[in-house]
Amino acid sequence: MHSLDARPYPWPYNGDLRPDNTALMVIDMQTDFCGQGGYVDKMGYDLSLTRAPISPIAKLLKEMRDGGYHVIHTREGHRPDLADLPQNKRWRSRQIGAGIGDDGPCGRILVRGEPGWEIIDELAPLAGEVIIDKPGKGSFYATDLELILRTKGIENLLLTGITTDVCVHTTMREANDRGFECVLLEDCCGATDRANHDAAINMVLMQGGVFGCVSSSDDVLKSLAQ
Ligand code: C5J
Repeated sequence: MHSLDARPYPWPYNGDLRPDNTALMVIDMQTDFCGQGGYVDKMGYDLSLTRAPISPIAKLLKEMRDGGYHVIHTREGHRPDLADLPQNKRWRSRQIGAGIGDDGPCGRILVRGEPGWEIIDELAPLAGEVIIDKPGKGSFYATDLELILRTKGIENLLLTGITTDVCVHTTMREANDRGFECVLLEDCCGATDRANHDAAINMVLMQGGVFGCVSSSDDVLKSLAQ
């Protein structure tokens, strides 16, 4: 795969797309964000929106693993003693009936080690794949992601996961500012609101690709097959 059909330009910008310099990132595909009884469910959002990317990501994971690409997973969550949970984040979550750190049907909400915090079985990481545990929305804040990417020589990031407008977008912005070349795969992401998903996609396309590009799992699979 040398480049990928993408908007607003064939991705990556320099045509240098190789398994050793490219990673598939799977962001926060945890029960808390797409499973029954998890954080997003407790807030009352439509789970079908955050579950929609599961099957396209699963297909892509298989092909990219077979192709020898790097795979990186992330998990949003907090220490059991909540020492890394900002008070305002906790307060806001309680206003909407899904208090982070409080007990829920899948254990303590967004707490590391609890059932709801685990990555869903369908997209379980394989041994040896990098998992980034993050306390915030972005995958770079308070993590060793940048160090790992630079050490492994990774320059290109294919972004998938949930939610499009929050953790995926924040990660894309953080990565773009650090010079990583990003593409967001639109069918492999989902938001708690369809219009927010669409708006998040549109934001990437502005200014000639202000944060990178948008493409789809089909386009990646086509490129891999060539
Ligand atoms: C949110 C996330 N939406 N993974 N987290 O709180 O997007």
